[in-house]
Amino acid sequence: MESSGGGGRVSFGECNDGEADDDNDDGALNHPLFGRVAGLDAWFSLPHVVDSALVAIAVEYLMVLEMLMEIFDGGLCALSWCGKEVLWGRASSARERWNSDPIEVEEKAKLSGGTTNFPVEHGKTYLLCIVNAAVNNHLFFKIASHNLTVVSVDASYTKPYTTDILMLTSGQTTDVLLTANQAEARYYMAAKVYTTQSEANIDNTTTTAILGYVGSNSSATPILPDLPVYNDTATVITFTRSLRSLSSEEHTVDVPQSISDSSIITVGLGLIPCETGRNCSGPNNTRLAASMNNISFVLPDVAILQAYYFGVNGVFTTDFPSNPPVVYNYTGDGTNIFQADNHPMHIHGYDFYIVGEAFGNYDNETDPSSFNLVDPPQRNTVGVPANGWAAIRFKADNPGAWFVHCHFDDHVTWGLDTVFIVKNGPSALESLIPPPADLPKC
Ligand SMILES: [Cu+2]
Repeated sequence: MESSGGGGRVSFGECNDGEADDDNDDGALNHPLFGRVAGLDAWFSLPHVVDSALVAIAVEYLMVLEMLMEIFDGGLCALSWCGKEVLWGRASSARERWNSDPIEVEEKAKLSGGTTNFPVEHGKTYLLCIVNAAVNNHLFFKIASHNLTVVSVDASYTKPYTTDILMLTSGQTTDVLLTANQAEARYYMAAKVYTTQSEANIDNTTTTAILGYVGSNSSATPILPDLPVYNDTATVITFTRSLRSLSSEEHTVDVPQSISDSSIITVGLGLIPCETGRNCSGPNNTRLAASMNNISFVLPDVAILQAYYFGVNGVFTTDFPSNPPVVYNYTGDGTNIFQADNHPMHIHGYDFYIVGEAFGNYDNETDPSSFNLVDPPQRNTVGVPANGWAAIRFKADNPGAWFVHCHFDDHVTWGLDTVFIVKNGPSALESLIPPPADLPKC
């Protein structure tokens, strides 16, 4: 596995009209995930690295295909609706998975306005698929007077965990069972921001929908849940540390017990000097940047996957440091700008096990002894605790170029990203397939 430090500039290929035909009849795009390799096909992931000039269209591919993959994987929920405004447009490519045209659904929702009502019948149990579609916020989620039993996170099964509150980082999904066992009334389901930022910097409002029992008075004011304060990290920790992989006979876990390669990667925000001729609004004419191991990702003009596959030089480097280049107190006060933040780190092409997390600096000598290598939660996005660390393990068995990034969109644009290049395995089934014929070219 190699990590890429970001892009250079070369020209490659020629532009087409950007219309990737999802309804073609040659079958090339019909469920491309399932007929070729196990897991996500690299050509259908990561548009802004695969094809930087066709971000929107390719993002749509990504969202829909990741969604399909997750739905197929055990019939659980979709993930990563954070690009929903483009997803809606492309969701039609997955029409067979929708009962209605998603554009019509959205238009209907806009017309009806107001607060969405979810009718439930007393005594029944419902599976709710909850997605944090916010691009820059972690969210608490609660339903008044009801417990929720978590059964999966990021479409990987968990041991049933009953709680009255969820926290989802940007891009995470959580499936819960809800039993309608309360008085036949109307209850708000509500979400609000969780952050370690100061209150002045955040939207501290609450968004709601209504869980309405069939037969209840539809004009009655719904009961509002008691949400925690915006910076209630203790509740977040209790929730995240209660999640465990299901680890049953049918859904086994495959936690790597030993590792062949390891990296320690800092994630964070910083300031860089303003380019000559620009006027930057940061202190002392600086501008915000984000980095992993002090490398701030620069979006390439040529897709890294294409550059890798076709051997185009000068697009990326392979010298991403496997340790922070400078040792300092990574999680101490005064070593971050503004305030420390919980960064939702996401890897394309993989689900990984979160084997440990804690506050303070990671100690490679002592902390591994506390790792859960039995039934850690398996996810595709981990909220790295503010001023803390998270340890993940995965088997690099899905070849391709995979985007690794913070799921906060502004941090993505500031450079909190890198790319894992996973080389081919020994057999054809473990090797990167050629790009599809209609891969957008710019
Ligand atoms: Cu971030």
